[in-house]
Amino acid sequence: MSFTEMWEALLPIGRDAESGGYHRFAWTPAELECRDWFRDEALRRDLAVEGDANGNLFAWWYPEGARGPAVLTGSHLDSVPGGGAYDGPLGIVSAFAAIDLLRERGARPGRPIGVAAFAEEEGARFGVACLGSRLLTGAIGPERARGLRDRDGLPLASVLAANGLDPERIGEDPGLLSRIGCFIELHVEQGRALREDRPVGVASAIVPHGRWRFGFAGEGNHAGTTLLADRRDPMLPFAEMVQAARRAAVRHGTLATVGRVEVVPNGVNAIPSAVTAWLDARGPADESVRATVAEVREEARRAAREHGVTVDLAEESYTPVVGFDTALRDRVAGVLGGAPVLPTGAGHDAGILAARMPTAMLFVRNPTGVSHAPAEHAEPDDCLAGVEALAAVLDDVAAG
Ligand code: HGY
Ligand code: MN
Ligand code: MN
Repeated sequence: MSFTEMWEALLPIGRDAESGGYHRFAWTPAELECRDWFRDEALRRDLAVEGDANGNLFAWWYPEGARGPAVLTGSHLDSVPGGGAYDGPLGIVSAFAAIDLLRERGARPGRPIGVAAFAEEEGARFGVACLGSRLLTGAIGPERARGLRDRDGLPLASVLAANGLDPERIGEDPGLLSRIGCFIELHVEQGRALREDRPVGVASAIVPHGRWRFGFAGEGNHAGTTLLADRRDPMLPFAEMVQAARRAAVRHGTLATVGRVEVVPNGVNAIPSAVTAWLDARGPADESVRATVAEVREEARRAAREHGVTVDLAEESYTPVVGFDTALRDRVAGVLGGAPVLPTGAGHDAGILAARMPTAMLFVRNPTGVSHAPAEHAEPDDCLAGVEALAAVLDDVAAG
């Protein structure tokens, strides 16, 4: 199967016909279909398919004579709600296509090469980004993970069990980690830093970023018979929190987004009893991100008091700045003939694995600069340039 054939086989899975956005949430039918696709492509290439206890998938190539820790590549199959086609899958399709290229050219890697599909990278179902790689590396404890629930209240533990995994076995996997020497993830660029003449770039760092849950609780009541003075409406401090997030981001030079809100009971003619909102905050330094969140928290508390509402705040995930391994970064950039090196504001499994091994990232130019939305795009020629780049990097790094 060529890159194009693999790409076209994946394209319709989980795609919303109206918006063109993707809904591939971990262990839902669309994502499970993507997992089946992954296994089929791996088996088509006689790669050894392995699922770990945390729901991550791996496909291993053990070239004759290859030994030592593997060079792992790959990315994730899941999406944000209404996400683009490239975020995640491009790294996996490119990985299979890069292995095809290496084989066609008679390459004899001295080390095994693996392709990973990490589970729940977007955190769109259970709320914690990079859940699969965090479990694998011990960045999140199994107890906390087992208790995570999706929007229907289903605990992760039961979803894992329903998919043949033992919730009691999730968690850090030193044995698997010891089999991996480094991780190199190819990903669509999420921004427009790559210039016209360079379709592939190399990551230098991932900026600090996290997500916080704000829970506003008031008193549900009738929209038509409750005087304003008698209301304890959580929607009002929520609205002030959203505005405060933008003001704080401007003040601290960070990015703050409220993209998800849940209203109970969510009725047109009912004053809500509860409003839950999630803040995504990112920025050039831990201090500025922390200052942004602290300011939003204070504003939310002030507004809650003003409206007789309570508010609680929980940090759901936080990733400090990730500086990719400079030796691997420079080696990759060197193989690519001095490719541009750029930071990213997006989180990735490579950022989580960086705590346990050298990791690097390749970015494939995205002419729209849009991501986490249907307009996310990479031109076919740039995708093939990405495959060539990944093959060259794997050939070099896996030489032994
Ligand atoms: O949210 C992120 O930055 C990544 O796409 N998970
Ligand atoms: Mn993403
Ligand atoms: Mn991604």
